[in-house]
Amino acid sequence: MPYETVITSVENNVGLITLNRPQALNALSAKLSAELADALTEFLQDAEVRCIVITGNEKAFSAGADIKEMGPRQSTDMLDRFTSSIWTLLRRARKPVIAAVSGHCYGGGCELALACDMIVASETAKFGQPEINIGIIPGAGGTQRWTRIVGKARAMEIVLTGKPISAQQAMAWGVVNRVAPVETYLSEAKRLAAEIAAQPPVAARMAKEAVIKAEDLTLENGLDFESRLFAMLFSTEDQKEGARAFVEKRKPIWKGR
Ligand code: DAK
Repeated sequence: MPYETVITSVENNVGLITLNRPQALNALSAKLSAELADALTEFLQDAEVRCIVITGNEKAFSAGADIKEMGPRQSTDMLDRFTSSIWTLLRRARKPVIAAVSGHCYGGGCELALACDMIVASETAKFGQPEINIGIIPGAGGTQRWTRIVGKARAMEIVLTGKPISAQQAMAWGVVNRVAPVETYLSEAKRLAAEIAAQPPVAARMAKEAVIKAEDLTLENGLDFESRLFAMLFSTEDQKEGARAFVEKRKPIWKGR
């Protein structure tokens, strides 16, 4: 499907979505948000796609919501936007999603990266929540996700000062999985995605689901949830194939069932 503000492609079972509004530093306009949601939906439904990468360009992953569009909106408009599908789609996505981030990654753009499962950053990436500078606060998960990832004190500083942190700082705080030179961060992200896409799909889906649940459940309930998913995998052909291939000293051939 042709889009105007995102570009999509599929290679090695990895679906790549590139945000493409470079003139506005990939600000999340209504159009871009809608097209990103459509592209995500398409990839989530496409059996060939087993892992998704969302990226921008070297200068900007995304500078956040489009302030020019958002400025005149009223409270009720914004309330309706909470159900806006990119955020819901990412929260419920059963396939792993990786953000490949370079340059500015602010506001809603930063929340988009944090809503992904992993982040590969370039050395020039900067992560921040500057909403306070324009009289608002993060509205798409920033206060909640930063606090869970880096703890209360650091999250407070991020959302109260509006000042960004560097890729290196993000690495030290456990926000990103790896930092690579600007020339290679995207290929690095694609390589990680291809590695994950080559894993048995049902097990990969359950692994993601179990880790996501760990953020919400008590340890007792989480362990219970994990053991059920674990047991369920013994009804898949891929589990039998995995064990057989190990014994026969060959590479397994996954069927995704
Ligand atoms: N919106 C609209 N246009 C933007 C933009 C943005 N966020 N960021 C940059 N641009 C545009 C600039 O206006 C400029 O366009 P022209 O003036 O040339 O037409 C062009 O991109 C280049 O930007 P600059 O000239 O400013 O470039 P610099 O390198 O000097 O500065 C910068 C880069 C990233 C430091 C600066 O552009 C900046 O501060 N941008 C704003 C960053 C920001 O405050 N972001 C947070 C926005 S609030 C929600 C969902 C999402 C959200 C909330 C709720 N729900 C689902 C309810 C999210 C809210 C936000 O993100």
